Amino acid sequence: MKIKKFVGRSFQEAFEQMKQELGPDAIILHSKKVKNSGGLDFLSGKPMYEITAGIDTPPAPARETAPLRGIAEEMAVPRARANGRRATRGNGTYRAPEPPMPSAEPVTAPEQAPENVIRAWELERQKMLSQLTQLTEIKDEITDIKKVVTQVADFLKYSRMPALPETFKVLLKQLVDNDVNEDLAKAIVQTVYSHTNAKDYKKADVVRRNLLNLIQRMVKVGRPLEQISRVPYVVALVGPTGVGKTTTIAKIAANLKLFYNRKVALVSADTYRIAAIEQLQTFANIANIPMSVAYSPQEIREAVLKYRERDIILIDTVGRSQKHDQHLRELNKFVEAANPDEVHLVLSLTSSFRTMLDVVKRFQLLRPNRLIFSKLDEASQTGNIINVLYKHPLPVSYLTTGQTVPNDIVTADKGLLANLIVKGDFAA
Ligand SMILES: Nc1nc2c(ncn2[C@@H]2O[C@H](COP(=O)(O)OP(=O)(O)OP(=O)(O)O)[C@@H](O)[C@H]2O)c(=O)[nH]1
Ligand SMILES: [Mg+2]
Repeated sequence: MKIKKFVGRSFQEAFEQMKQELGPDAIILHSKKVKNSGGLDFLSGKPMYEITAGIDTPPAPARETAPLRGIAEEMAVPRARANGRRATRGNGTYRAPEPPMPSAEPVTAPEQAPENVIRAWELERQKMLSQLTQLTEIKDEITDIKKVVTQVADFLKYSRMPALPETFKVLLKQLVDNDVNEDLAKAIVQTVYSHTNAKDYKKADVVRRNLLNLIQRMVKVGRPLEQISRVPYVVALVGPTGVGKTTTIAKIAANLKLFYNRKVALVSADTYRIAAIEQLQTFANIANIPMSVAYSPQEIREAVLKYRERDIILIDTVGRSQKHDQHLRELNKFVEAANPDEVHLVLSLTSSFRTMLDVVKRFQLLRPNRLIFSKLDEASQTGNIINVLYKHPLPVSYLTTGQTVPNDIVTADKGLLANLIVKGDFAA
């Protein structure tokens, strides 16, 4: 048997070469995709297809009884039989062989198979090889198509703003990637564009600074509690379950006491869970901060009165689902009784935008006048901050960044918020 390799840009091309050189009787022994090793097509970086094919040459008589080794020999044996010689083994009954899977593994040829079956078997094998190669080609094409579709989608997304220079489009994409609502992001970038000098359009740093400045003007921050001199100043934290209210109260209290030497008192109005009281009490004992538990609105009033000599009274409340109106109304009675100066609504940045909006809407009942964004460390994107603030422009008081008391809290600052919204992290 004469064996030869053919390489083409497609399976078809290699196959044609094979037919031309070895003729119609040639059989494919193996085919595979190979790396492009140069040549005319090297610029495309596309793979090449290699076919190893064979054609019968008149066999030597010894071949008939030789052990079957490589695939070329296997294919040669039935052909030899077809050339008029009889098989020496087998009982004369013939079972049609399963068409082999195309692979480089040696395949045993059927014993005593008639010529037409052998041919059919070879044809089947060739067909499968060709199908396999075509499937690989299709898979590659699908990958390419996916890439192009993404590019087209990106293009369409921003094509309604064809006038925007590239520097602005880059920022627009960054905002959208950080989950800033697309329409809002476009409006922001358009505004930056209209406020940027034409000579600066291509200066990425200038455009970015203008964007950060605009966002800083869009957000509000609360006056840090340590700077408030009116005493006692009463602050309540409210929000859905598990967003970090109690942990945040402990962080605020510890920071006010340790770093600003303020006289703090704690009131736990979370009588729903015994563990919640213990949680805050343990902290209060360690930090040596006075704490009271209020089981009714009346007891909250009394607690606030009791601590009237302290600078800041922090009230922890029970976590309530925004979907449960009755629970929210009960909670409101506690909060109203404390007559707080500030009500901070805690929103977890791990929730979806729609959930956050729903929470802010339902918690309006408690008249929050500050927002705390918690669990920044767990959020993959932070664009929801501006999405929420755009709809509910409340001052932000704190951001929390982990479970550790007292470290994992940051007092809100406009520059920091702008960086978070644009880039997803604090760094300038
Ligand atoms: N990763 C992370 N976890 C936090 C953060 N703040 C609080 N947690 C964790 O969130 C969980 C709930 O915290 P809590 O402070 O008990 O939340 P809560 O809002 O008081 O919960 P309820 O009183 O049950 O409504 C705890 O495991 C905290 O350690 C934060 O900023 N980042
Ligand atoms: Mg709690």
